[in-house]
Amino acid sequence: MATLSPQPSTFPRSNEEIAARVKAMEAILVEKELISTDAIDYMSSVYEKEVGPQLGAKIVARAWVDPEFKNRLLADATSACQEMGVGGMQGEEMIALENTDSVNNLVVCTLCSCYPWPVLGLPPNWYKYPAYRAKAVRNPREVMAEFGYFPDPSIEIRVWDSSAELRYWVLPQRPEGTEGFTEEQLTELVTRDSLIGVSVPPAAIEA
Ligand SMILES: [Co+2]
Repeated sequence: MATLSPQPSTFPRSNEEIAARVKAMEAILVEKELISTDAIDYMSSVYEKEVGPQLGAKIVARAWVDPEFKNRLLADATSACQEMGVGGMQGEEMIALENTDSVNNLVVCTLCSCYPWPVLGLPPNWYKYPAYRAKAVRNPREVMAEFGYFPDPSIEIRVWDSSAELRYWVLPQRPEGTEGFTEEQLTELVTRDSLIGVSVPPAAIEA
């Protein structure tokens, strides 16, 4: 994957620097008794090990095999996800955007990095970069090209700006040639990037 560049000089340049800042913030929060170290340890382990795009992938695969679930998902993503035990912080109000033959959706947060945590986990670093946030709006096709995806010029690209109140994610199209796939096999095709909309499931690119 090509990198989105350049990074502004104000952005922390190394993982060590980010880690140091996080440590400093954690120390202040604990000292002010706003949060306990146990709670922080618990949260980071949950988001490192349990919550991630594999949950979004499960939901997409279910929508691909179950049209009624798909209808419920498009009507109210938050409650459809809850049916599958997926929900929680930073996902109180979610909207799933359906990709079709004529429309591709792309998700961004132009203000900061709002992201549907329950279905995608924590956002990748590039999602937070000003370069992505600006370019996604100005030239979404160029962003997609950086991820190796070149939608047909006839496809309309719709860009959706997430906020703290409303978090979007993309329901990609089921790739062609997957008619005989089980739900579990389908799950493996769904990538994080296809849920953000910068790309589509790999098989669809090859089709
Ligand atoms: Co935001």
